[in-house]
Amino acid sequence: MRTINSTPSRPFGRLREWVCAPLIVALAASCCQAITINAIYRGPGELLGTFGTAQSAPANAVGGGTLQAIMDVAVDYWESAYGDPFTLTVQYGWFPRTGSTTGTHRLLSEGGTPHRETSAAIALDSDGSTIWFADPTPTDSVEFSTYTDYTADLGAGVMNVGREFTGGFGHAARHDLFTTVLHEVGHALGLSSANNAFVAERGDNDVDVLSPLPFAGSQIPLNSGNAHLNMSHPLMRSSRGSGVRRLASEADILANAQISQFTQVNLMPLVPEPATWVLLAAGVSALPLVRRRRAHRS
Ligand SMILES: [Ca+2]
Ligand SMILES: [Ca+2]
Ligand SMILES: [Ca+2]
Ligand SMILES: [Zn+2]
Repeated sequence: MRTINSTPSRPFGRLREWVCAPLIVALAASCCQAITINAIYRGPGELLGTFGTAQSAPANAVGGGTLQAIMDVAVDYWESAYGDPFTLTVQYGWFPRTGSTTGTHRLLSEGGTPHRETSAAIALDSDGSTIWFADPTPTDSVEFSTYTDYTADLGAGVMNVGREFTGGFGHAARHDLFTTVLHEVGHALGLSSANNAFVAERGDNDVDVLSPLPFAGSQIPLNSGNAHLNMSHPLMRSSRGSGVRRLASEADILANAQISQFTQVNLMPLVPEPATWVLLAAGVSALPLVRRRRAHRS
C-alpha cells in the first residue's frame, strides 16, 4: 500500500514528504486495502508452463541488479495503483524469447466477479539477444537524463498518457528490465488478448472508461491486433527502445482498471524509495555527532 503523491509535476522530488511519510504510511495501513500481487520466481532448472525450463540471468546483462529485486519494486508499484481487495499470482523467470521479443506474459487462469486474470506467467529474455540494464536501484531513475509527462484529451479532459525517462546513460543505455517487468505485470492486470474481459472491451478498438472511474467518458485507443495502447508513450505501448524507462501513465492505469473493474485507483503510484529513506535518516542522525565533534575542536 502506498500513499498518493499530490505533486504530479514533480513525481520524484519528494525531499519534503519523507518527513511525514511514516505517519502517512501508518494511516494508510489502517484505512485502506490494496490489491496483492504474489510474485514467485522460477529459478534455473524449474519449469513454468509452456515457457519450459527456466534459465539463468543472461551473462551480458549490465548494471548489477537482479530480476527478483526489480520484480519486487514493480509489484509494489502496481499494488499502489489499485485499492480494491484482490490477489493476483505471477510466476516469472528467465527464458529464451525469439526475434525482437524482450518479455512475454501468458494468462494462466481467469475468473471471478468482477472477471479478472488471477494467475500469470511472465518470461524475460534470457538468450543474450536482449542486452538488459538490470538497475541495481530500481526505486530511482537517476540513470536517465530526461523525464517527460505526455498528456492528451481522450474525451473527458486532459489526462496523463505517458511518464517517460529518456537519455539513459552508462549501463542504462541498454534495455531497461524494470520497464519490461512493469509492462508484463501490466498485461496480467487486464490488457491481455487471452483475458475475456479484455476481449469484450476491445470490440470497438478502445477502452471505454466508465463511472465511477476518474476521466469517465474517455476512450483509450487500442492496437487492432494485440493488447497494447495505441499511443506513443504509455507503458502499455507495444514496444520500447533502449535507454528508455516508462512508468504507468494515467491512461495505462485507467485502461486496466476499466477492464478488470478496479474502482479504487491511484493515478500517481509511488516508486518506493527505501534506500533514499535510509540515507536521509542516517544523514539526519549523524548531524548532531558532526556538530559535537566540531564543537570539541573549537
Ligand atoms: Ca531473444
Ligand atoms: Ca536506478
Ligand atoms: Ca471498448
Ligand atoms: Zn506487451
